[in-house]
Amino acid sequence: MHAHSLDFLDLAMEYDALRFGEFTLKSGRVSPYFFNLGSIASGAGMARLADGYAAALEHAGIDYDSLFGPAYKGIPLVATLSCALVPRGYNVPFTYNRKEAKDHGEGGTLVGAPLGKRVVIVDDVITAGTAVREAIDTIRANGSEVAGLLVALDRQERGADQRSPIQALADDEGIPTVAVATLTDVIGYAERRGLDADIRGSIRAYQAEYGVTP
Ligand code: OMP
Repeated sequence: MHAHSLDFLDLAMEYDALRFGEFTLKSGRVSPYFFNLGSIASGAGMARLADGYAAALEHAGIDYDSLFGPAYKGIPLVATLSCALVPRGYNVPFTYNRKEAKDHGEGGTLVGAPLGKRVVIVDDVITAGTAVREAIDTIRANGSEVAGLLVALDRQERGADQRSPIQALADDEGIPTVAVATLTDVIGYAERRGLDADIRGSIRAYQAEYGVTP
């Protein structure tokens, strides 16, 4: 496990952003664990979260020139990530969107810098890939290329076919995904930090039912 993955999971536990229990996902699946990145809502927590994204992005070595944060959760993520990239030597423009178009003032749905040529999408969690699909369409509709997808957590679940949405994006469209942590990391983390055996068992059972081979 990468150091940035371990740090991120420690942070998620500290802020109660990683929870165990019974959660109905957007996809309708009932999961024994849930990540709510919205719980990391203080300056110190957000700085650590943004640094985790920055470390993962830098480590991936993707060729990109701008960042896009889809509304709503992607907005603070893209803004703080761009700040966290500065001490690493990168000054990257960022853009985000509104859910509804505005017909006065600056107008439109995009806010911030104009989209670059090669854009990295920054989002919270990917499960079935529905949220990400919308962001890809937005970028392409504006004439830019999707250079990659950066998320805090890849749940490594099967999407519409036997593949995860991330595998489908890579195979079908050549879009790489970078995750600060994956379900495999969550399972490794649960062992390493000695989390309750029932929790570990239920996550493994969930992975056996809905997971993909990474
Ligand atoms: P997909 O659109 O199916 O990929 O689901 C991703 C979205 O589900 C995220 O943007 C979240 O809004 C939400 N989600 C979480 O935040 N954390 C989880 O652990 C799981 C989900 C989810 O519903 O799948």
